[in-house]
Amino acid sequence: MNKVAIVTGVNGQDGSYLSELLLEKGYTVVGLRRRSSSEKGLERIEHLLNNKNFKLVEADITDSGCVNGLFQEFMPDEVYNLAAQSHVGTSFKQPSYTCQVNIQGPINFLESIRLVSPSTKFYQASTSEMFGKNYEQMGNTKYQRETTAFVPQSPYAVAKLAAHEMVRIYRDSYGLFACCGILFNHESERRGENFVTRKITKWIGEFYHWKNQIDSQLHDNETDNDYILKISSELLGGDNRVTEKFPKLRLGNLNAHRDWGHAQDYVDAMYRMLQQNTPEDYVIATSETYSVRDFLTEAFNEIGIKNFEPYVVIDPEFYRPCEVDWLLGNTTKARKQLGWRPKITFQELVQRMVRSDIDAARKTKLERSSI
Ligand code: NAP
Ligand code: G4F
Repeated sequence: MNKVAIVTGVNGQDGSYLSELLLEKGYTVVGLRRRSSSEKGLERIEHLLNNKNFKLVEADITDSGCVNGLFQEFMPDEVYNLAAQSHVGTSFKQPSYTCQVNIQGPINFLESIRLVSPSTKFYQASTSEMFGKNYEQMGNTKYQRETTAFVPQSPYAVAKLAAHEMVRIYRDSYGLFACCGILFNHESERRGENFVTRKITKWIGEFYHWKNQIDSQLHDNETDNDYILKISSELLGGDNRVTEKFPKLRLGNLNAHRDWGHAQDYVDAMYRMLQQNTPEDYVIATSETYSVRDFLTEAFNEIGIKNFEPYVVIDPEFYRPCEVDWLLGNTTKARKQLGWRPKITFQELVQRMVRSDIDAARKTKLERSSI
């Protein structure tokens, strides 16, 4: 008999990669997706829909009756709770909603496991955002580990911390196999478009084709000087727009540091946590940190641009009321106990994201031109 795993947030970035991994390992995956008025939003899991071991089920994690029903129907061996209002910036604008999904959701699962299926193992998607402003320091290295105190800086982080503590309480009080992955930022070609990395690479993908078009309109007999004049009037014309046709990239704080890994590596850590003999929480990270500015530099380098500044506008709209300045995870525990380590480097991550968005923009352009 296949093991059965419920994956919430299955059509999100992590849900899609985790489902692939579990299917490869021979699981039956019950993927939960909340109701939507359109079929859009299944792009990340389209390739799984015909897999006989994959079942897509409509469910909202804030509905306790609905969650309870899932246990009666599927009696899962493992539950991975990835569903969340996952955008930190949005959580300042929608704090109550964020709490409802990010706290009530995991409580519904913990209660159902306690009452209906106490042998089910539970994974909760905790986050490095819970550390907020806090870090430890050894020599010049500032880092966070499992025992670093949490000082959350956003409604999102507060809600995730409440869920994190709830998991601990259910584990200690009722002996459930429930654990949390304290995951640092992880990105991919499937990252949501309003997170900073994907926002940057998507812009670059579209810009790349626009720039090529401008380049192709230049005449062979133009001198280098003509070229520079032409491209700068096309690209940099106007105060805050590249041209009327191609807006500049608008971003907020470029100085925040994040420990960025690839989501494919991180879902493997989630799986490993539920295969242990005892439930424990783990920090999962690359142990390298880069600023948003570093990410921009690396991403623009991919298309041969050394200085991104002429193409970017700093827009206060994207600043947060409270910021997390420094994240760098110490993964000694995960490396030792889970045998986990990341395989994809920061440079590979950026390269994969930029190349994928260049391809995606090419396809969109071709589709448009064939209409
Ligand atoms: P994501 O792409 O935003 O996916 C979140 C998923 O949750 C989406 O599929 C969303 O559905 C679903 N969802 C939201 N509210 C729901 C509800 N009420 N009922 C059912 N489903 C609901 O996020 P991700 O990057 O894959 O992250 C996965 C989890 O890890 C999240 O809990 C996130 O907070 C946490 N986390 C992420 C990172 C990171 O860097 N990626 C780091 C630490 C922790 P829709 O598509 O309908 O919106
Ligand atoms: O990409 P971000 O929105 O990710 P953030 O806030 O670090 O949160 C992500 O990672 C967490 C783990 O630490 C997850 F728990 C959470 O679910 C999510 O996946 O922002 C990264 C940094 C921030 O400092 C932000 O202020 O980029 C800065 N930033 C600058 N300009 C921007 C922008 N962020 C966004 N989203 N959009 C901008 O235009």
